[in-house]
Amino acid sequence: MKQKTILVGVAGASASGKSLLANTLIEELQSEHLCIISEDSYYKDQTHLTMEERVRTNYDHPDSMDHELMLDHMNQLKTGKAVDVPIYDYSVHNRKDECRRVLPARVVIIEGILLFTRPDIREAFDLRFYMDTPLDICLIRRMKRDIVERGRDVDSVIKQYLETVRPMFLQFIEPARQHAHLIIPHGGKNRIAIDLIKTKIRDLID
Ligand code: UZR
Ligand code: MG
Repeated sequence: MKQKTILVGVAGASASGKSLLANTLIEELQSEHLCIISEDSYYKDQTHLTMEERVRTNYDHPDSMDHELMLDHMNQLKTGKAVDVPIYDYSVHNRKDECRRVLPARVVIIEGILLFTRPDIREAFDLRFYMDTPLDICLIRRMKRDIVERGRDVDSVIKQYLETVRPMFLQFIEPARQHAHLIIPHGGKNRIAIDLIKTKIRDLID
């Protein structure tokens, strides 16, 4: 069957500017042909775990993701079908009960840390971008974001960073950079990169 939806993957370290890049593209292209899905939506259901157990989950390891469901959704979107994407709640480390219906736009951007670690998933993307933001910049941004938006304190951010975020970045995320079509330095505000990607996406929409 003819592919109806083009899938764009934006990967890179936590707080490297993936969401910012994806949102900037959506805003500037102002097209109903475009939508974003976050890989975070596919963190596994943890209803069966206690809060203590959930805190111990390694959220930077590929096993924490329901990648089967994500791949299934990617394939559904490609053939023009709508999907019901789970909504993730960071404050309780679990999926919410309700889902978000995503209609098969002409272009769907998926952003997330572990998108390119699995061959079948990365091959399902038509375009693969990797945000190559220096880790110290990511840590500063992550510190601010997690405290303001995800209800953490400085000590817990540092602990998580040293225990999982950094080691999993080195083990899984960074090595997957080689699979990107384009490597983007300087984060989500890289004007030249944004303009080039916009041109390519407009090309695909027409
Ligand atoms: P982005 N994460 C949490 O901290 N808690 C959760 O319940 C689920 C995810 C973090 C995760 C990862 N890891 O680094 C980050 N940790 O969310 C990915 N530790 O989100 O790509 O927006 O930074
Ligand atoms: Mg994000």
